[in-house]
Amino acid sequence: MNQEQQSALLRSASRFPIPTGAKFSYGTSGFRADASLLESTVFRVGILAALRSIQTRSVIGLMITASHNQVSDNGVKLADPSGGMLTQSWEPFADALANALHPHSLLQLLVDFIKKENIVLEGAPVSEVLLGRDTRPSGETLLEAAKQGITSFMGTTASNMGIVTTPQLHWMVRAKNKGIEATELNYYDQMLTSFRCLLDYIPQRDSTQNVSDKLVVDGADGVGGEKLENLKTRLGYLTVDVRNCGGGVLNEGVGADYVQKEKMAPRNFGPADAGMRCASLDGDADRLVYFYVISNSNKIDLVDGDKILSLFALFLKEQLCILNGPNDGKACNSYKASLGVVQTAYANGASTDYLKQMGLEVVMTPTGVKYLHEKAAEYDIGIYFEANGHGTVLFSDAFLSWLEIKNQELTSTSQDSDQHKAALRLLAVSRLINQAVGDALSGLFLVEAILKHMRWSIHKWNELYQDLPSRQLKVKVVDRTAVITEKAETKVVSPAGIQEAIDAETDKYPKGRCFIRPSGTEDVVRVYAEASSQEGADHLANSVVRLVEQYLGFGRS
Ligand code: NG1
Ligand code: ZN
Repeated sequence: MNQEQQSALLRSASRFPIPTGAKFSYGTSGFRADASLLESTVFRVGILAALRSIQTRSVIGLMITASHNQVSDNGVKLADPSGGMLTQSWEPFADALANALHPHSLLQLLVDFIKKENIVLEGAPVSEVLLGRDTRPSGETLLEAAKQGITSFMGTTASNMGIVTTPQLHWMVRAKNKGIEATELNYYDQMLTSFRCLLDYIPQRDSTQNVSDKLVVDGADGVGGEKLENLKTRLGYLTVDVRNCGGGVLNEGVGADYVQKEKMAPRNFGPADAGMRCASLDGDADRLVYFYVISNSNKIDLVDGDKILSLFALFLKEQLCILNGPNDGKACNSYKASLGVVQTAYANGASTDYLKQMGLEVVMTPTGVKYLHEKAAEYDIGIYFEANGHGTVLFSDAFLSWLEIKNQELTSTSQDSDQHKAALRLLAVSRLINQAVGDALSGLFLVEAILKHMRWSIHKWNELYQDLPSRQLKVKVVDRTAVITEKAETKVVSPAGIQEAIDAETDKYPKGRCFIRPSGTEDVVRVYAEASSQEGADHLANSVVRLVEQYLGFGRS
């Protein structure tokens, strides 16, 4: 690194001192903290983004959001050239950068890392970082800090995409690196064109069972609701009533996280909506759950990420079967596409059983989409979802190339055949659903198209299987990092003895299942319990909370 560059970095770093006593960690989904603590971290992530762009010679994304967390929090994470999460191998360096106490120690870290990674700064082509933020008021100042970090590497451009959903920014990064036009309008065009294509190929059946054309959406008072509101005139048959569109406090009594965890109707929903098909997005629109309000109450029946996954799996499996014809893949010219689903330990046990009964391969990974995404990418069609509604469907390049050729062949030999329609549907799904990251908007349009295709009401969809009762609690402890887990977070290896105690407690409940893990986004240990009755699940979760307090020291939240 030349002298001029070093001085530029030292100058800008001295304007962003780290808050006294703060400790930052690139967790499940980037850095998160109270927004007032984050300026130095976002500045440093700007530096990291520039360096990653120089190293990969590609466009990188930097998103400022704390997703479903309270409005006073904020966060920052990077999107890699593929549009996916920052490679895990850079996370320790991200931690070190965020915690370097002085500009000189920051510079030394950079010099050492650049050397270790063989990053060539001089003569590198122009690098670029796309910036986005959610609607949090603190986002504006933090975005400026990010720009300062990015541009303190000479020759790196910071392009501000403005207020966007997290998945929109990831999509833009992916598109730009593929040489595709990557504006917000391009994003909508691709999504809505493929949505209409799926509708065009809905089988014409005689049926009295018609799906309601109305959907009510809870926008979490965040960015997703606003974006959806602007699309309303382009949705054809589908009438969307968007509520919580920015007038109230972000994520407060609203949003996918609230709906999923509390199993209550969000603000501005109530008994008058009983039976309606409703969906809820989280604050940055990368999570989606559906629900319907139970008559005369504010309680809901939740249709969570596991059920969205099951719906997608069912539809895609059906299309693959039609495409392969009666010989199920043995016919000449067919392609035996691998279809796999990826879940975490938070997936309801009933969903995993259902998917296995469908004959699907189900794999478990630790929490965090970076793990699920990586695993799903191993299949021709990989579907991943967290129970909280974050997920997507990935298509392999090899399968898509084959599908394009097959489609051309069928266009000339058997247009309008069921096989041809199945090929067109699969291609449409691959364009509709975000290939970079879980996306509530594109997920919502895929759900809507499939329900219409199946002629299913939300109730019928919910009956695919019955969830086992579950309870999720969080415990504040002295040091959550003292909890070390293995086996996709289902077993605790440290502190010693706690797993045996959890097992002994779990054994008392029919269909009991319970695990604990440290959160990667909040200073808590999470407890998840499942049992054959709600009382059982509640009781088990509460007993395990007490065990956690006993083994790790107090402070319940
Ligand atoms: P943590 O705080 O690590 O449990 C939460 C979610 C994750 C993921 C991240 C990122 C649960 C139990 N955990 O992570 O699934 O969505 O936030 O936002 O919902
Ligand atoms: Zn989110």
